[in-house]
Amino acid sequence: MKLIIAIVQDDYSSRVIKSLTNNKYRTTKLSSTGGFLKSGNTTLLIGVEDEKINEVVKLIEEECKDKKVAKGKDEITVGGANLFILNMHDYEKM
Ligand code: 2BA
Repeated sequence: MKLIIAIVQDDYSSRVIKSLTNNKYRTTKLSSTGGFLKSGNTTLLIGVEDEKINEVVKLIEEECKDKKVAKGKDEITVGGANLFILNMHDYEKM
């Protein structure tokens, strides 16, 4: 089993959660703040079986697009979603 930590632009979080929920994946939504821009984003925790990883990544990808934002005189590209996929030692529910 794996844990996906998905940092998603706020604009896309509802759509991502809806898509995952409709496809029977469970998510936990955390409010978070990007360290660089210091603006809000959404962190999703998604526990998923190894063989479902590709499907979950695809569902997230379908809902998220990158965007360009100004930072001072510079323009930077913020990813629609940044995913960290971790091996999970164990999952238990009481
Ligand atoms: P922020 O830290 O607010 O970063 C927003 C965007 O600013 C980044 O988009 C990137 O394009 C740029 N950026 C970030 N740090 C930079 C730096 N030191 N120098 C120049 N440009 C920089 P993304 O890379 O798509 O990241 C979007 C959000 O995902 C980040 O918001 C942060 O909350 C999270 N994130 C991305 N990579 C991460 C990592 N390696 N570890 C933890 N969180 C990460």
